[in-house]
Amino acid sequence: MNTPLVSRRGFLQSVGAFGIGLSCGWRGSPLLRADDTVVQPAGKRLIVRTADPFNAEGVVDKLLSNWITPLESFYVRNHGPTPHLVTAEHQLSIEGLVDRPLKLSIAELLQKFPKYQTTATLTCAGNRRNEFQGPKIGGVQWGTGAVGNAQWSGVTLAAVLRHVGLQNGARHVWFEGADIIKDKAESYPFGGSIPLEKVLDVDAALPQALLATHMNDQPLTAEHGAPLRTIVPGYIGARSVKWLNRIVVSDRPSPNHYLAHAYKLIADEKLATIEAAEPIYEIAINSIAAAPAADAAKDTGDITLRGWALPGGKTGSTIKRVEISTDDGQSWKAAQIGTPNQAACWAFWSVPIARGSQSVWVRATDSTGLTQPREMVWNAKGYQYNAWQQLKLSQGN
Ligand SMILES: Nc1nc2c(c(=O)[nH]1)N[C@H]1C(S)=C(S)[C@@H](COP(=O)(O)O)O[C@H]1N2
Ligand SMILES: [Mo]
Repeated sequence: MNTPLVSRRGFLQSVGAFGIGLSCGWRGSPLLRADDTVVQPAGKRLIVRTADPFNAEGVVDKLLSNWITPLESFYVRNHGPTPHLVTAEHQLSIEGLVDRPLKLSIAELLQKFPKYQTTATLTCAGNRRNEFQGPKIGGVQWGTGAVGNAQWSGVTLAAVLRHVGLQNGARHVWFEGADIIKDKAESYPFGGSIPLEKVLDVDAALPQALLATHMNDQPLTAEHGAPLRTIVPGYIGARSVKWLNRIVVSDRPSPNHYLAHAYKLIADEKLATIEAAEPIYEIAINSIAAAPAADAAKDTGDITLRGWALPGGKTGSTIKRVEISTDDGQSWKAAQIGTPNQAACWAFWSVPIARGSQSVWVRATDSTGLTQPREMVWNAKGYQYNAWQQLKLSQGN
């Protein structure tokens, strides 16, 4: 596991870089290429959506085979080139409205603060973008696989902030990554912020905002943010900043593009519209089903349909029920949850359906009462698609 990536301005290329064999993952031996703009992560089995920057999603069947997503199936969402940072040289700076600004190495961070591990599902706000009806939306054309569940370990952000001391007026915590995104006119690091309230919501039973160094008990790989990233359970993936090198405590939200402009639900892309809209923080409740295996037709009796359901991002929210309908939403049947069902994590479900069903709808409801809409209101950036999913079943099922 975790074979080191080629960290020199490299030449190791996978066929994925050329967009070949998209739906069957990466096959074949690495190719040599003079151009060094993309260094593919080793061992990934993903559907590549864009090679540069690298954006790739998990395959639904694979995702449903483990409640904890193995690294090889875990999606990657990059806005710029993947930095290849040296752990021993990395520094995290903590500044702003704090009593004692601090610079810490990774070793110091892990020595100074208690270790903390939590399980949380990460999902991109753009997951399911390709299901939007209406005007074509730009951006990565995600299917349903920009989601994964991992065990994250490191230290809690709350412990670090308590250590540096919060000053009056502190309301938001800004994060900045080491990747530089080149826009038309300017270059800036990826960043964002979360409300301090979220960080200090420290009921021990609930997953907390984390400065993570490990994913599934392995050091973070380069593409997932090595050597340090934030993990904000319940919030959209964009708030979990990779390659973290700077934290600023402030009285206001971050001015970084990815908080102040991107990741908002907007009807059009006029500057006034963008500026008036609130940043997205919490994950939308969602659920999807996998198509039954092709050979399900050979079995007798019912077919088992299965999928995942993800609660909305409100603190402590869990999946309350998952239902399926084979009569276009007139009647619903409850599915069984077959995995842990805990805050900030997806739950896997299954339900028998009659052979011969033509189409099935899936919807979930969480413990805060949030449920999925039948239809999704279009938004200009294609975020948070969470309408009931319709699966057309092939003949023979
Ligand atoms: N520094 C940095 N952090 C980042 C991003 C990025 O491009 N740069 N992408 C964000 C987005 S939009 C998502 S959905 C998650 C994806 O995390 P993953 O690639 O580990 O799955 O990382 C977030 N953190
Ligand atoms: Mo994302």
